[in-house]
Order: sequence, then structure tokens, then C-alpha cells
Amino acid sequence: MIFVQLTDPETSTFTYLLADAESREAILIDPVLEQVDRDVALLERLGLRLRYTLETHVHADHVSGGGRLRERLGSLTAMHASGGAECADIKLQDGDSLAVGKVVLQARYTPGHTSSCTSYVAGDRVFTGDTLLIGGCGRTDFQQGDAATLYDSVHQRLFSLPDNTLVFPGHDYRGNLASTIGWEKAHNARLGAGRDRDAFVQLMGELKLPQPKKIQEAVPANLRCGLPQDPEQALVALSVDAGVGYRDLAPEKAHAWLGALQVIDVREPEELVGPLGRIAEAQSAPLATVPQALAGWDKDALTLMVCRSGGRSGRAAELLARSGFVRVFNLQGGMLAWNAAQLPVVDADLGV
Ligand SMILES: N[C@@H](CCC(=O)N[C@@H](CS)C(=O)NCC(=O)O)C(=O)O
Ligand SMILES: [Fe+2]
Repeated sequence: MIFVQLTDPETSTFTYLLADAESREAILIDPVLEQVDRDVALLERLGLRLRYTLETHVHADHVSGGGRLRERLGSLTAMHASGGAECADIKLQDGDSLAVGKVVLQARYTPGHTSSCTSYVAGDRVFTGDTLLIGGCGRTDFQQGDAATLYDSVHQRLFSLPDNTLVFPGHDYRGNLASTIGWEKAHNARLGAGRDRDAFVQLMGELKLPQPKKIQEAVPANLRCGLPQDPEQALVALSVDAGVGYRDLAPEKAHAWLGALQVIDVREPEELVGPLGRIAEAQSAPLATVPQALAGWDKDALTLMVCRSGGRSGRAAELLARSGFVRVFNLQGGMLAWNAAQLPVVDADLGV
């Protein structure tokens, strides 16, 4: 097998090239948009044809090069189906394999850092994305991340691999390159020997890390495989320019973009604990308080206004648009439509 570990220094992201020496076909795991020229040049120099680009998850810290590589080289983009990226040519399920010649990669669904995280096992090595980092693990505070789920993914789905399996992570912020399952089991500061599940969940809940610098741009871009905004989003910009103000966003789309959205729920406090519950990421600002509260919100962020059925949030969205917010959305059909689409809520009191 031909194998190269590549880095994007700005985001400390690893990209991996795997290729079959005989057929000269190649796979790239987690390519980075800014490094596409480098990757194309490397493939050319090594005499390789790129068949697939694989994502370990919908990244929050960098934009994928998968879509651009597809445009330039005709490769197919692949990621776990749960990532919600319509752009992906191949939507993988746990256990699915992709192969180039004798090089076979098997997807192992390992959610926790995000809900779409997937590791890939290829012979004596595993590409863990941000599920398992060297001596650590990915954070669990955005994109439906969940510490208990991450703990189980690592212990049940990664630590069950042979001890001498090489671990190649999605990032390293300290200059390390690789590890082994055996070493991580014994020494991983967060997940290794001695750290039980409850202690891990508590630790992850107390991290309080700043948001990745590129999250607003990266999550929506990666749902498009890193390609420039789709016509619908271009329309958002246009409609704002034309003074229309805000745009309705369907619940499924809003859900897929949650990691990139500033979410504001304008219902009264008692409604937040009613049968419809609330979106976990939402901050509360009852409609009457919006005129004062908006001074504290980020005017350039993608902002989603939410209420019960879309009426009050529409009025709030209009107010925001008039106050200089440039990317305002209204949750179409409100929490009624969100619940009807069976999207996740917290604090729902069903009165039973
Ligand atoms: N400073 C970085 C932070 C990147 C970050 O949060 N990385 C995620 C992976 S996408 C993570 O889990 N980091 C683990 C940690 O910082 O402990 C940035 O702005 O991009
Ligand atoms: Fe990540």
C-alpha cells in the first residue's frame, strides 16, 4: 500500500492518502480545501488516480476539499449517511467498505464528537477522525456531540481492535503523528485506564472551549462537500440585499445546519417546558424583549428565529433584518413543524 500522512498547519488537520500500488488508484481521507492544489500535485507526482474522498465527519474547523477534488479529478465523495450532506455521492452505513485494488477501508460508525463521526479501518491501521485523538479525544459540545456516546464508541468500537493497530487521528495540536490502540488504552488521559464513563462525561462537560474559528463557515460549507454556497443560499444574500429581510428555513435544513446557527427562541418561558420542548442550542428571548436583547447578538452570524408556529419568530426575524442582521432565518412552521419532523428537543413535558 502507498501511504502518506499530510497536514494542514493552519487547522492542525491530518489528511491521509492511501493507494494501491498496482492499480494506482487512491483514496484521500479528510482533504482540506486550501490544500487541494498540493494534493492534486502529489497524486500526479506519484502517478495515482483519485477514486474516493472520505470524510470522518462534518467538520466544524475547516472546509473539506472533497467537492473541489470531485470537480477537478472526478473522484466520489463519501461520508456517513447521518451527516446529512446531500452532496455526498456515497452515504456510508456502519460496516460498509470502499476499496481501491487491494486496499480496503471499512467504515466503523463512532459517534460522539459529532453525530456523523465514522472511523475507517484499513488492515493494521484505523483512521479515527476526532473520535480518538492521540492522548485525548474530540470535544462533544457541538453538532449533536455527546460525551457518553463518545466514550462508548471508543471503548466498544475502537478499543476492541488489536492493541498493535496504528491510530491515525483527524488532528493533533501538539505535533504528534500516530499512536496505537494499545497505547491509547493504557495512557489516553481522557479515555484510558482508570477513567470511567461518568468521570469522562463530567470532564467533557467542564471543558468550556472557545468555538472553532471557522465553525460558521465550515459546517454549512461541508454539508455542500466544501463547495461554494448553493443557489438557495445565494438567494438569501440577494433577498437581504433587496430588502426582503429574512428567509424561511425548513426544519430539516435548520437541523442540519444547527452547528452553524445562532438560535433564538422568542416564545414565553413557560412554553419552553411545554409539550413541544425546545431546541437544545436555542437561547431564550421572549418576543417583547427582542428589541433590547438584539444589541447583544452577533449581526453577521447565521441566525435562526424560533417560536411555536412561525408567526412571532417571523416578526422577530423582520425586526432583526431591519436592525442590520444580514443572514436571518425563520424556522418554517416553528416548533410544531420541528416536532412533526421528529427532530430532537429537550425539556419536553408531555404531561404523562
Ligand atoms: N482553535 C481551533 C479549535 C479546533 C477544535 O475545537 N477542534 C475540535 C475538533 S474539530 C476538537 O475537538 N478539539 C479538541 C480540543 O481542542 O481539545 C480552531 O479554532 O479551529
Ligand atoms: Fe472535528
